[in-house]
Amino acid sequence: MGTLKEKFIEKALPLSAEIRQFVKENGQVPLGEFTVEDVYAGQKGIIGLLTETSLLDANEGIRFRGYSIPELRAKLPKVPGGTEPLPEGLFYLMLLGEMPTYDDVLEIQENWRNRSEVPAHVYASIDALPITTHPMTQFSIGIMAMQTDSKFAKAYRDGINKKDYWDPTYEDVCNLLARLPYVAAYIYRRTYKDNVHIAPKPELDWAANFAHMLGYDQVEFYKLMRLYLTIHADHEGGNVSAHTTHLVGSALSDPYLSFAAAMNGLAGPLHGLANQEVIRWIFEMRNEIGNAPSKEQIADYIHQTLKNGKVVPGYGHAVLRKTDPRFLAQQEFAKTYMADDELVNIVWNIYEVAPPILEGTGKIKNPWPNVDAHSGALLLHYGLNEYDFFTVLFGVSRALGVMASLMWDRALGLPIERPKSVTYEWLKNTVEAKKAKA
Ligand code: CMX
Repeated sequence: MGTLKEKFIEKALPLSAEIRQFVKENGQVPLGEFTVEDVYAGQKGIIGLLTETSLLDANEGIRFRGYSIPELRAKLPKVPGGTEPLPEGLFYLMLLGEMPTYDDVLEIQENWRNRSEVPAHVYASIDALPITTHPMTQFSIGIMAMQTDSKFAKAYRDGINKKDYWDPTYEDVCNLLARLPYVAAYIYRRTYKDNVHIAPKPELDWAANFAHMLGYDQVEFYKLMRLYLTIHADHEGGNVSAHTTHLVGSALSDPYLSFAAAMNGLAGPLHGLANQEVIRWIFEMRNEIGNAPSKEQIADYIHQTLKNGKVVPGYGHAVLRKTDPRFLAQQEFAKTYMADDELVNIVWNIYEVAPPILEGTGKIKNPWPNVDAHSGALLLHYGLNEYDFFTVLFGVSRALGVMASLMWDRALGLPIERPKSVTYEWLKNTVEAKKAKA
């Protein structure tokens, strides 16, 4: 008589092999518009979500309200004399579908500045956690602690009419966006800088003030942060963090609850956490091989990673089938400001070496780098080397896209999400019935 755990694996292992064989033999059997294979494929390619803020093309990459990343870099408002777009402007574009003027951006900055005071109990909640708590866990808990302030939750309790849902949602969304950089910077300084915090400079833009509160006041770092917070903001609706926001929000959970859930998804290593994993993987490679691995040594290390049943972080994508334009935008930035950086050059060498190896496996659908392959090296160049923190930066940016989308969910009155699920037994019976009929 085994334990529950032993009994589970005794059942799960053979069933997993049986199901693999079943899908191999019957994958193409249609189930309405979809096939048996689709049920096991994580809903890839199934059109079942409405997201207005951005649209992803497998070969071309992301477009925000029709604008590609290079177009955003050219057309979104910048600080006077600046070179990188202001992410507040991207929020305006995603929310309204119109390119903002610089004055529009200044208005958002002023609005968020006035909302930026984080209630003291939020910091106290974070402080209650062990200092070793992963920054993404601290971030999620900080967001949850802010939920006590939700205008939507209060309005719902007070009996708001459903046609007005958008209004308190807007208040929550703006409060959340205004406060996130403060919470994120607090976590960074608490965890890595002896709890010594830096007063904000409210006169700065959203990204530069965030950089300042983190403790990085180089003008180039401000530029990087504006670019970083722009390009990570949105990737249409089906990625885990965007989809989670929509799914949880569809139960009329307020923006804080929805966004905290999204951040728990972003903290997964196949999604946002990949940005820390890329650097961890490179550091482990350097520990094993030496600081400046040759392309041959990098190739060997990639083979070894695959042989050990691990993923090569920063490579592959569920939708993209070419190099991610967000990778290319960061590479362009690096060529301008840090072309000789040793780590950046390792990232570029991996880019040369990895794709043919990954393609050679015959199973990886996209052998090209995604956004996470490059971002860590840029941060490290400026001394931000605590890579466990990197996903928090991604999260601050992702809020712009998913919160703009949540506004539309509320304004359009989109219904609760409830896809149909089936069992393996159901699939087997359905396939057998179809075969008998044929
Ligand atoms: N290294 C090793 N194996 C990989 C791989 C990689 N970079 N990318 C895909 N594969 C494997 C998959 O694990 C899968 O293996 P099994 O059949 O054994 O399960 C197989 O190749 C087929 O996968 P796929 O259809 O090409 O890719 P998926 O849509 O299933 O997964 C993704 C996409 C991103 C999760 C995957 O490419 C991956 O794990 N990449 C590494 C992690 C990463 O960089 N994630 C960040 C993505 C961007 C983001 O969200 O921030």
